This record gives sequence, structure tokens and C-alpha cells, in this order.
Amino acid sequence: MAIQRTFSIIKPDATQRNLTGAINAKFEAAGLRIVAQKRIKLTKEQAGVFYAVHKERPFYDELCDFMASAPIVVQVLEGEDAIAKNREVMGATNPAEAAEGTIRKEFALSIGENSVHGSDGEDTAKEEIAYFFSGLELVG
Ligand code: RTP
Ligand code: MG
Repeated sequence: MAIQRTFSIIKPDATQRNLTGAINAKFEAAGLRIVAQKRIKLTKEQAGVFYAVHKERPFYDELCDFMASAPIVVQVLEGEDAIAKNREVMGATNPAEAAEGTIRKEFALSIGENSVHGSDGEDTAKEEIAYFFSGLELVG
């Protein structure tokens, strides 16, 4: 597997509990290098664009409110097989189903307030990185 990049978000529930460093330590321990990172606050409209794929789902409105409720940390992670590796380190969407040692098992509060986002494929990773970062911000 080649070196890949993936897009990650440390969500409001985690930034509000000062878990950014603990979550980053998990990424780095798994061999994922943080090659870009910034703390921003989304509007509800921007959160809606980011999660537009879930527009028809019953949790969409709640999800957009949550993602706009406090600052988030957006980041680009790089490493061998980074997309799958990041999702492995994150754990299942619902923390009750997440494996021991995963970020969501240790830190998530609920299926909605689940501490992290990670791209789900190569195309979404490229799109999500380009939405939040300029080429100038992406140094290897
Ligand atoms: P993400 O996109 O945030 O990395 O999470 P994921 O792939 O594991 O899960 P996905 O199905 O894409 O859902 C996106 C986010 O929506 C919230 N959610 N809430 N209340 C609910 O039943 C529910 N289901 C999903 C979570 O914040 C989830 O991460
Ligand atoms: Mg997803």
C-alpha cells in the first residue's frame, strides 16, 4: 500500500474537553503524521455542506447544529494506507460498538458526539482536503 493522505476532524465534543492532544497522540502512535492542522469554527450552513451526503437522514439537523456548536480542529493525516488506518484508529461510529483502544471507545460521548471524523475513501479524502486546505498549507 502506498503513502496516502486522509482528512480528519476533531469534533466539538472533543475540543471542548481538551482532548486534541490525546487524540493526536493516538494518530501518531498509529504511524499517521499530522501534515496540516488548524482550529476553525464552522457555521451551521458550512457544516451542512460538509455533511450534505446525510441530508435526508433523520440526524442531519442535529449533526449540523453539533458541528457548528464549538471550534473543531481540521487536519490532514499522512501515512501508509492512511484512510483505512485512520478509520481503524477512530473505531465504529457508535462508541458502544467501537473496539478497545480506539478513539471513539475511549473518548466519544454518543453516536452523534463521537469525537472524530475521517474520510471514507480516496475521492472523499481529496475533496475534503481541498475544501479546507490550500496547496500552500500542505507540506509533506
Ligand atoms: P464521520 O463521517 O463523521 O467520519 O463518521 P462515520 O463515517 O463513522 O459515520 P457516518 O455514517 O458518515 O455519519 C456521520 C456522522 O453523523 C453522526 N451520526 N449520528 N444519531 C445518529 O444516529 C447518528 N448517526 C450518525 C455521527 O457524528 C457520525 O460520525
Ligand atoms: Mg462518514
